[in-house]
Amino acid sequence: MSKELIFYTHPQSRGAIVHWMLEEIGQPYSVRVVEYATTMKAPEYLAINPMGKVPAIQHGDVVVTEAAAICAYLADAFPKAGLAPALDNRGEYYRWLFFAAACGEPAMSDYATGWKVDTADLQRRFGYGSFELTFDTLAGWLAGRSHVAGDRFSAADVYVASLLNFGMDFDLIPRKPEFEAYVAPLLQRSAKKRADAMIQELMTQLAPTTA
Ligand SMILES: N[C@@H](CCC(=O)N[C@@H](CS)C(=O)NCC(=O)O)C(=O)O
Repeated sequence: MSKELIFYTHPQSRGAIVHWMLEEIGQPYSVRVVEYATTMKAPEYLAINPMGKVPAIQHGDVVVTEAAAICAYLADAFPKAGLAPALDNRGEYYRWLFFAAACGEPAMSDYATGWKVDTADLQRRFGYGSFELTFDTLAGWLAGRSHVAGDRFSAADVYVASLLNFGMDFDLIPRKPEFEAYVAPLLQRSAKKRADAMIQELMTQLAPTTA
């Protein structure tokens, strides 16, 4: 019997990355919405993720948090979906999945707060170097590529495209032509569209009711 798969999220969160990934996997899962500052910080959910943050998944008795880790875990747990390259061909896959999470995410977040890593000393110490270096490097890699790792769609594309799409939408990542050319076709995938529709539906369920 297959293990139960539970997805903890909020429709306005990085949970959207995992929602897309779950739809790509195509296996049954149940969605549990936790709300900011309330159920997300309640003991029941802190037992799942002591950070009190979403997304998280529970698969049988395994809990995984961190959107990038969840994408990688799901690709491995459901190999029939073909969303991870073969084990002996994962160099690019790991490289860019980790780059996006460890360099792209913090570079974007620091930029969003207006915090500039703009001295040579800071740039040496920060893993992402600088905002410009991070996104110039990613753009250089993506130039002329349809997929971030090899020539097939993978879990790394779910994560990298989600980060770029969010960042460009909110003017937190530059709208470089390499990013737009890479992201646009991926957003047309039916799994992405299904996930977006489900997120919209969850939003309406959360909307405050008026008397
Ligand atoms: N490093 C985490 C970040 C998770 C995160 O910060 N989630 C936000 C929503 S996008 C959250 O749950 N914030 C609620 C809080 O911190 O109270 C990941 O990549 O999954």
